[in-house]
Amino acid sequence: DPYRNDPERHPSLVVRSKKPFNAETPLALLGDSLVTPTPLFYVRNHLPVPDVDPNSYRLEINLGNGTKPLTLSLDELRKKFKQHTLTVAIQCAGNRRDEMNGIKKVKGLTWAEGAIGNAQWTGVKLRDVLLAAGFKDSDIDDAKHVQFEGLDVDVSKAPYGASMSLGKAMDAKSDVLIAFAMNGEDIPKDHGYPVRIIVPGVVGARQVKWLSRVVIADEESRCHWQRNDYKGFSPSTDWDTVDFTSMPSIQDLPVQSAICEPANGAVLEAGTDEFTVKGYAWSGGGRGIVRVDVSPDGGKTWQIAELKKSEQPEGKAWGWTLWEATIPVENRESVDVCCKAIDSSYNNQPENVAPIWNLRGVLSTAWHRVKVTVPP
Ligand code: MTE
Ligand code: MO
Repeated sequence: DPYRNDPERHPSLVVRSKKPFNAETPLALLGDSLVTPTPLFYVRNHLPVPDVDPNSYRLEINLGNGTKPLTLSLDELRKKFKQHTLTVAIQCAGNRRDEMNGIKKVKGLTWAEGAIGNAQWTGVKLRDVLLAAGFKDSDIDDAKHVQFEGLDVDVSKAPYGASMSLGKAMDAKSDVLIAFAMNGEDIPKDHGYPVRIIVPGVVGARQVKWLSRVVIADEESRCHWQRNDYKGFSPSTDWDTVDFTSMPSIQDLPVQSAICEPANGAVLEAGTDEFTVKGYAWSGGGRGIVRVDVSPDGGKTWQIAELKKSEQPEGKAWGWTLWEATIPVENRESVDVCCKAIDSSYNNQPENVAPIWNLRGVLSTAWHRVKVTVPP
């Protein structure tokens, strides 16, 4: 069984597939803490979890210019570079995919609203490590890419991989981390032990776990999940007409929010005159959440939610925002709650999912809606 090395998992996770293991955080728990507890953090594995010996582990840094690659042990990685701890949310491109199935069936794992989490990641800057490997700022070429390779491999021994632009990785202000700790402890097996890349503000698929190699190259990673998946298409594109080369790989994600509590379909106590709605909001590219609007009547009237987030400079708002609002019942028997978040570029979420439907069910960011019943 190639999955024999997979670790034990928390029983509260909502399992979407066992081999490979994919599971999301129960929605009711997701809105409870600004930092998602590690054992409850969603897991998205495409392949079996590799068993990595921390003593023999080496990270290879290859500048792709014929020079000898730099190899670093876990100890060297920890000791030779300045360490940074950053709060960064990770979201799978397929978070909330299930809502797209309501329009027309999409291809991909079923995810509700729990394929997202917020954690504190500790590591060293990719930029610092590339500089130590001999890379010079004068060699920055925006047409080039930094490829990341994992230690998890498919049946043909091809590893999971992804890439990002070299310019972004080498930007003097870049926060891309080679991370070895999650919420103050070793990164657990499911989340990339001993080392993963953290590209803040970017889709989950690029956050390569069990990182083995970093390679500068003229082209994007050749990995299936970089080139032939995790791209957004028109609602009119179907599996007969789709051309994966026609769209760029998803990197920065669009603005997102969801209601964590109450659950859709919840029945409140008879006579309740107000109740609390809680949720999360986040946007890609370091754009902070500046406002969350909540409606008690499906979007006719709105109120402004109270926000809770970590202190982060604008443009580097990598962590998510939790929010809360008190909704008056006003004799309604059924309350149609919905929410939408606004990021610092005043990006907004679409009202409905139909116009953003796509065959892979990615980038599902319509207003999130829950129906709550209040018996008279
Ligand atoms: N890295 C490797 N090596 N293998 C993977 O299957 N899955 C990616 C990314 N990094 C993956 C990977 C995807 S699609 C997501 S959404 C995130 O990891 C999920 O990270 P998590 O499991 O720590 O939540
Ligand atoms: Mo993902």
